[in-house]
Amino acid sequence: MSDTQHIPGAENPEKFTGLQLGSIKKTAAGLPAVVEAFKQVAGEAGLVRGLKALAHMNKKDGFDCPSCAWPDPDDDRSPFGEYCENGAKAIAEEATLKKLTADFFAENAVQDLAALTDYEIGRKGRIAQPVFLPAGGTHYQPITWDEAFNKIGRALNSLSSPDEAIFYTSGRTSNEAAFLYQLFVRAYGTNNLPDCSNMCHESSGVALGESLGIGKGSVKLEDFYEAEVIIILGQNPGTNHPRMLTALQKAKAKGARIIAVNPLPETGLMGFNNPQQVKGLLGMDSHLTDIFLPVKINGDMALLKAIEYLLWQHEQAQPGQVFDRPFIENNTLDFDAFINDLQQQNIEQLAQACGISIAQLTEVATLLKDKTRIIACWAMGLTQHVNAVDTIKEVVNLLLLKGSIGKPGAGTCPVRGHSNVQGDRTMGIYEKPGKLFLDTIAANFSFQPPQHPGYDVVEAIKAMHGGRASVFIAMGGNFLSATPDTNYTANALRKCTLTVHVSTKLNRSHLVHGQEALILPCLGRSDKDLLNGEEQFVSCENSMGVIQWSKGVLPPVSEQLLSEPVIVCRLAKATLGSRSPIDWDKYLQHYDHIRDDIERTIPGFGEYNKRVRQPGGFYLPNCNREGSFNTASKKAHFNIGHHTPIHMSADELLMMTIRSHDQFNTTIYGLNDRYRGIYKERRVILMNQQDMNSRDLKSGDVVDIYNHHGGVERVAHKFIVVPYPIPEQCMATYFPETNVLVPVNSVAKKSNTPVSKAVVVRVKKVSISS
Ligand SMILES: Nc1nc2c(c(=O)[nH]1)N[C@H]1C(S)=C(S)[C@@H](COP(=O)(O)OP(=O)(O)OC[C@H]3O[C@@H](n4cnc5c(=O)[nH]c(N)nc54)[C@H](O)[C@@H]3O)O[C@H]1N2
Ligand SMILES: Nc1nc2c(c(=O)[nH]1)N[C@H]1C(S)=C(S)[C@@H](COP(=O)(O)OP(=O)(O)OC[C@H]3O[C@@H](n4cnc5c(=O)[nH]c(N)nc54)[C@H](O)[C@@H]3O)O[C@H]1N2
Ligand SMILES: [Mo]
Repeated sequence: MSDTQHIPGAENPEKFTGLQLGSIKKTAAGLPAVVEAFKQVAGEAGLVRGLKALAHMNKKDGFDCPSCAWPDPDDDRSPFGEYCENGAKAIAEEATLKKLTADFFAENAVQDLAALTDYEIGRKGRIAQPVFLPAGGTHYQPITWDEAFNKIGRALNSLSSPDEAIFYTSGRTSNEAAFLYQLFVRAYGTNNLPDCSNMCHESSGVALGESLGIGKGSVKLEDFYEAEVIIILGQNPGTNHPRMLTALQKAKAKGARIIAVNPLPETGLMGFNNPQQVKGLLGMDSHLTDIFLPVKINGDMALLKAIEYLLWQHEQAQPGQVFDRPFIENNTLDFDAFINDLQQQNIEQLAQACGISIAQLTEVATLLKDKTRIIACWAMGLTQHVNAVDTIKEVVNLLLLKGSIGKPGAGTCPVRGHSNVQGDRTMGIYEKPGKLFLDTIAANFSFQPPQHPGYDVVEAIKAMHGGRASVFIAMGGNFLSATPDTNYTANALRKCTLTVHVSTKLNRSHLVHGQEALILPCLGRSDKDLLNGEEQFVSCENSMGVIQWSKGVLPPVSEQLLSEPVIVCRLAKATLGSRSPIDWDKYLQHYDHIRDDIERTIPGFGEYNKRVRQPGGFYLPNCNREGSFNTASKKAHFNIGHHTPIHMSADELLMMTIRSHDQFNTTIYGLNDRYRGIYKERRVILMNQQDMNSRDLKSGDVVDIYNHHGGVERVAHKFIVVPYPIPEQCMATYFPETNVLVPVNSVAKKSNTPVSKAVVVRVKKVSISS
């Protein structure tokens, strides 16, 4: 099969769904959000089941919202429930009563299901029993759990090296399941543990680790309420972390000023009606952003440099008044080299490169110069670029100049995506484990784990494509649709002898498969988990390092679902058999035994079983928060980075692939992007009016989008042009429809994260016969 063969369905549309354009909303949330939330939940799960789920979400005795990783307040949680519109949609998706049994799979050929869009596939329902696709088969068919595990065990044991198997993890997996999974994979003999983090905040982890000695953010939620300035770069919290707006609103009421750096005027950044407050329900909004900087895509490095340059000028005029000299002296390295380099910068060029006027940059510098408590938040707008690691280090540079790390109201805040993506990494889901971690595994479990690094996501795709790996196992997620270069990745998966997915819902990765394929249905966050007649709970780590328990409350849609920890134990037993150094049966008795072993293996989990049962859980240690830096030098490092322009010809555009308001990654809840005023259609391309004019395009025209990275032609067909306030030569489309265009070989330096926010493309008008 050639790499240019199109994946049927979302990537090769046969029809449009009826685009309607409205105005860009001025404020996020409020009553429409509440109405939308209830509509979704009641529609999928029924009113009683839906309300029960909502009532227990993010409560201290309930379950962790399966949507984003934004933390819950340590105190005063809302009596109505601590959720948002998009958390409610995530629950509607999981708590749905629609289920896929053997009949469904008998009636629907894989090929026919693959021709549906992601939205249509997701609507089908929860997978209700394990199913198997034999070699050459056209339909998935029922299989028992024992047969399924034995089949995988046999496939894994027949490989000539354990490194020929790949074990992917998505970020919903609990600490307990993640810990067992990595233990199994290492006992089997490989570090091939790619995860969604490789495509997400890997750049943040690398940058923070190298600059500050810990790959996690330093702030707590309370810090927001003591901050003087909060800078939000490359993040759309109104859609992706809606509960963050509540924190911003409160911060603002306490006097914080907010600066937003984003190519788009994202609604949530501009204004907010808090649906948990009567005032908000009545539509009395909080204005959030004080200074909005509509940066060009990937202009952040130049923008940060420009602000630092202007601050340095203030510092020269008032020595010691602008930079925190004692902090810099005591805690940092390479300040002089950094300043020497900064002096060489040219402010006009920097302003030009980021697309922000010197007047606006000066306004920012004037605001920042007297402030000492600054928080910087960021997400995918910074991490998914070639120079992402250096840009995030530049954010750190700015904070270091101001002494804004390791004190109340200040610090780093990479806002995580999946609800337990941070916890999975803490548990050892990592393809490049440290020596200390491996030594502890060896000592605690009496086996020698593999020492050589495994494949990350991009390397895993290439290994499958090149025949160096042939069994692919995924603990959650939607590998095919989430990864870059969809056609290339599809062929990589097709070359496997076996692909296995532990999943809650049907998705495209089940339909573009290896020679043989298995879908293993598991419990979700909201499902009640009974083991030997006793209710179990799991635990998760949020974006600010708090470990909390999560206990599902809903009766599972089918008796044939197993929990992720149970699936891992049974898979490990079937694969490792008598050669297993680990007593898996112990974990199958009670999850407390898993937590006991986490406690003896991973630092910071002392008295895990006791402390996780305390209401609100506990904080993991964080050196930055405590004012120290765990680098080799024990100092924070200034980094010298430079703006590196992306060379484009006049007819090229820089494309960012972003999330609509109606999706969770590859799960499409609906076809609207309410805040951006786009309805009933996802195949849109948001373009600057000037760029449309110069290409003779008008609103509603249809284009094909091309990328030619590395001499390979990639094309995404049929996108409707929508004029939008976005800087010139920049444009936006939705992920995952345009992942076909993201080159597998275009990755961030050091973090190897696919560059999904800066894809160089051309558009070509196509005529559509009606
Ligand atoms: N409802 C919902 N919640 C989610 C998710 C979801 O899909 N739906 N996904 C979860 C996950 S896994 C993650 S990682 C997070 C993602 O959360 P976000 O990072 O907010 O998600 P994106 O839609 O990728 O948005 C990136 C933002 O960066 C801006 N941007 C793009 N390029 C640049 C740039 O070069 N510079 C700057 N300054 N800005 C830029 C875009 O305009 C957009 O506002 O959300 C999590 N929460
Ligand atoms: N172009 C482009 N590509 C991107 C991004 C982008 O911004 N642009 N963002 C990247 C980012 S930030 C991320 S995090 C990745 C996301 O990559 P993934 O995490 O792989 O993708 P998701 O869409 O979150 O996975 C959804 C699937 O997870 C399964 N699932 C849901 N809940 C559970 C559960 O509790 N247990 C199990 N076992 N399965 C479950 C369901 O079957 C569902 O279909 O995508 C990346 N890809
Ligand atoms: Mo993510």
